[in-house]
Amino acid sequence: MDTILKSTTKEVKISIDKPFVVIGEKVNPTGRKILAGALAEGNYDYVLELVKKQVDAKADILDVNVGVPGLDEVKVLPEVAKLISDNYDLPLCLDSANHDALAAALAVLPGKLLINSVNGEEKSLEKVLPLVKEYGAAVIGLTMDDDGIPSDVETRVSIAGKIIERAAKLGISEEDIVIDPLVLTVGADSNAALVTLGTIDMIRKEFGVNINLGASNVSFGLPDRHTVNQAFLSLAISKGATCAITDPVKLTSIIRATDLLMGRDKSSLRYLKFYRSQQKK
Ligand code: THG
Repeated sequence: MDTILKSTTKEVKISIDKPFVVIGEKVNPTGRKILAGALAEGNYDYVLELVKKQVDAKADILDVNVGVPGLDEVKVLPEVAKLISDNYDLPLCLDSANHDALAAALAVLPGKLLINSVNGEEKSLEKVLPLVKEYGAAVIGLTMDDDGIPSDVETRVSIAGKIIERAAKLGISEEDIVIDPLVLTVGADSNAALVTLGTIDMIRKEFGVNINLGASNVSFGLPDRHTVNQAFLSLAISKGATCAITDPVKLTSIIRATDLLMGRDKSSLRYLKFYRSQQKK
């Protein structure tokens, strides 16, 4: 099952048979005062700095989230996404709960984008899926609905099934759905990561679709977060996750190592290439 995304000239394929795909998380002002301020002032140089860091650390795709309270996302999301796309040739993941902002960004961007996200709530399905169809985009489906995030594997899997089914009714293929089994912090619930890992396993077996994770969520509230993120990603990849929204600066090396261990890196070429590219800096 291949999910294909495109920028102006490049194509990224998400697939269980291919190396794990890194979606850079850093253009997201949640809890980041400097970025929130820069977005509010229209200082987009800072955004481009964050983009460059992630591209240098071999992000395949970039998540773009401009959700600052009081900021007009309908204006700013297309502006920022277009700026990134004009300067860097890699596909974007539009991260917004605002349907109008998603529509405005889709209208001005080239390529085949990843919409982040739809979920099992009726109003989300009704608003977001038609956009996916209209723009020939792909979409991340979150395994939550009107009742919130289920605490058990089975209910998360059934929501994934519902999203896939509803998309099919509009003629959106399974290739264009990437399911996100949702990651909560293990700091609050010691079973949180296990439920996510169990959901990955079952979705892989039942639907075979691609699977994304907001991997850094797992360590909220803990010290030395990157160590926890690294261990979690490695486990999640072994269960069948195929892409993650995460910090490429801290996580690409462990992802390359995991691909190597999973037999997805002939003659260790990608591992070595990444190692050398980071030595040069
Ligand atoms: N699923 C989907 N989309 C998502 C999420 C998800 N989008 C948002 C979020 N969750 C994923 N993005 C982030 C971005 C940053 C952080 C966590 C998740 C984060 N940042 C550190 C902080 O704020 O302290 C800073 C990290 C750093 O040092 O750079 O933790 O689950 N589909």
